[in-house]
Amino acid sequence: MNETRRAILEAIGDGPVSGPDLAEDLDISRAAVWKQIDALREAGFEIEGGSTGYELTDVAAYNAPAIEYGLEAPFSIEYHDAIGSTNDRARELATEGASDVGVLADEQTGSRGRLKREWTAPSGGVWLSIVLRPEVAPTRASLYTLAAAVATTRAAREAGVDARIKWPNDVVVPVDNDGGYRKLAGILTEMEGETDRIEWIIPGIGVNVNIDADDLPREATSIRAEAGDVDRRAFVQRLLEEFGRLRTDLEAVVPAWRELALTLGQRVRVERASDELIGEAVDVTDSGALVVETDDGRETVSAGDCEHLRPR
Ligand code: BT5
Repeated sequence: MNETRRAILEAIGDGPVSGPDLAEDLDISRAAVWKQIDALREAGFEIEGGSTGYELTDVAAYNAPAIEYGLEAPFSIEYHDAIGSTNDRARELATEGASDVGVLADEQTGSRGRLKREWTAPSGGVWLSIVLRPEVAPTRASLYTLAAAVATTRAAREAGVDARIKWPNDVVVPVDNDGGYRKLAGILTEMEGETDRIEWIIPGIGVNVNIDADDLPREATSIRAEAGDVDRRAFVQRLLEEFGRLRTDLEAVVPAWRELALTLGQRVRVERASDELIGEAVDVTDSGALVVETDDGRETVSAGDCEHLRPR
């Protein structure tokens, strides 16, 4: 959002301000004030123009200016009504040198899960890919995925959903006491770098928000199905604010993850590239790897697919 628009919103967010006062405070013409107010209304800001001046009364829109307004995290937003994949667009931006941008879409027509699996992303979800250029070693890269899972889980819990994390990065809602669940959100993190340096990293977060469960795969759920519709603008802001805090405090990520984990204490089957492990998930390491107590002793798995098994 341009600086003049941001300044106008800040001024009229606290009560009515007259056109002439705005013009004087911002050092622009009255016609320019009028033009900017018009553009803001066009973007979905509800601005009343009474005898005492202009006043912002509501932000009902779901688009870049609306999400950036009042966002307490240093990210800019690029919004699309529809796009192939927000991760693909974020990769383009990353290649051009962008940083701290969230690419957001209402609907994706070619979105991806991990390992080229399909991801269903109809209108009403939160499909968000965040371009980051952190100055940390690649060995810590997985902390950004875990941070995205924690931020998403916290935002969903605030929306009234009993969201938990399934290792490594699924946000799920338990359906019984035996580790059964439905998937609410998934995360696909892509990165580029060298052995000792991250060039860019993109956590791509997909959350089923205001979507009917019937429009999702069978094992999936949505915030609508669990707790009713939410204001997606507020949801994205909460998610980005939580994520923004965690990425500057990476030490806090794993403890926060452990607290929200559904997987710890479960009997699991973890499929790795070459084999599979069965045992009890007992912990995660400081880099987010899962520690499994198997019949043959403890094993640590840094990547793989994890399935919760019924207790023996
Ligand atoms: C994931 O993969 O869970 C990562 C999903 C990441 C999606 C985001 S949306 C924004 C960004 N842009 C993209 O193009 N992608 C990212 P994985 O763990 O591989 O899980 C994929 C599996 O989840 C599929 O094989 C289905 O079984 C299931 N699935 C597909 N769509 C789903 C949905 N909307 N909700 C729940 N489960 C789904």
